[in-house]
Amino acid sequence: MTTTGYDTYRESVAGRADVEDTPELVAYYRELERLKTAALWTVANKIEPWQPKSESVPVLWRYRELREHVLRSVSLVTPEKAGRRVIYLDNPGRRDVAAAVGWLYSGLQVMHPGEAASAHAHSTSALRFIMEGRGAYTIVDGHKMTLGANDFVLTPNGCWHEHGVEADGLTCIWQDGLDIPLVNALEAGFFVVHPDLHQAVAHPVDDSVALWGAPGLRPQDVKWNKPYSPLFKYQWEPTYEALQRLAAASEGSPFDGVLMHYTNPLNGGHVMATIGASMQLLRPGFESKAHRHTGSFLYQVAKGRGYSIINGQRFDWQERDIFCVPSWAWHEHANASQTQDACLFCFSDLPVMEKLALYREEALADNGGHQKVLAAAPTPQAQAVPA
Ligand code: 1HN
Repeated sequence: MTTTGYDTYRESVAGRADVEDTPELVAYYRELERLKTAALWTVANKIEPWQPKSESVPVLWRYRELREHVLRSVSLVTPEKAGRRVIYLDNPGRRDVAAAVGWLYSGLQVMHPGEAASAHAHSTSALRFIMEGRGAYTIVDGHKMTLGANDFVLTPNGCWHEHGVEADGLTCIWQDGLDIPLVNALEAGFFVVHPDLHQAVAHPVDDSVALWGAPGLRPQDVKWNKPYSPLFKYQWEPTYEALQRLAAASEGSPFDGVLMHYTNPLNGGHVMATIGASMQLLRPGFESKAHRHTGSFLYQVAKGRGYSIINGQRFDWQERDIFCVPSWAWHEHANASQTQDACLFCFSDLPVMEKLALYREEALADNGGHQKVLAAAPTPQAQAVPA
């Protein structure tokens, strides 16, 4: 890693605000306040931290504790009344903006067979990652897609979208991910309900995969100039196969194991302007080294079991659990099985960090590249519900 100004002058005391209150200064501050102004030196150290200090806390949401509560919402509210029947992930450090981590929102949505949620569009971008059930579908700008477990689907900003579960399916639960807190922070949120409540299916089912889902191939004479991927659905089976092939051909990263980003097939870039996503495979027994980087990351365990150490706290996870890594938090992941792969789905605000030139990464140098574990992390759920 190259040395930058940040490293050279890190945490020197000189040059930082250090003004003590005197009666004269306090009176002066009051006068400034009346003019809707303030003295920078009273806030400079707070608004210009030495390094990112996330308000988000690392959290593990255990699916075996959440699932029954998500299912209970089915008997309590209808999708018609609720708009979307969702239990959202409420990071204790980010309650004020309803974020799961950083500027990302996430929730678990449940639908029974035969139910349908009406169409709407918004300036926030969204994704879904399917957790369980059978017969789920989503319609994005007239493109209907069938959804199975571990499929990843986009509803980019501005697109009409609606979801449902076919009458002969099984109750479905999926994870929604949106950039709502970011878009609200930027004061750019718009929301419209479809005038007919539902949109017409205007293309063959799963046509997005037929057009854009063939690896290394693109259709002749099909134009696409939208700022998001034309491929709306990324199915689990080809994703897992690609990871296994990569694992056979490459060592992978010491920090992330074998990781592949979901990409826009036209340019290899992130799937949407504000949200990126990846799937990573941790080989049996793999223990990553620790690093930290800017950006907020929300993981769902797509396969297997293991643990992650986040800022010195150990979180043991299994299939369908969700956990977050806040910006600039040290983290490392391990597969606890000696025989089975573990796979982690992840979405993040990495496209934003990269586009704004704010991405920064650092490896942990001490202790052989591993954190000292300070505590096994309790979750509020774990404390309330004996295992
Ligand atoms: C939304 O559009 C969905 O389409 C789910 O399923 C959750 C949370 C806030 C705003 C829009 C969906 C949402 C949402």
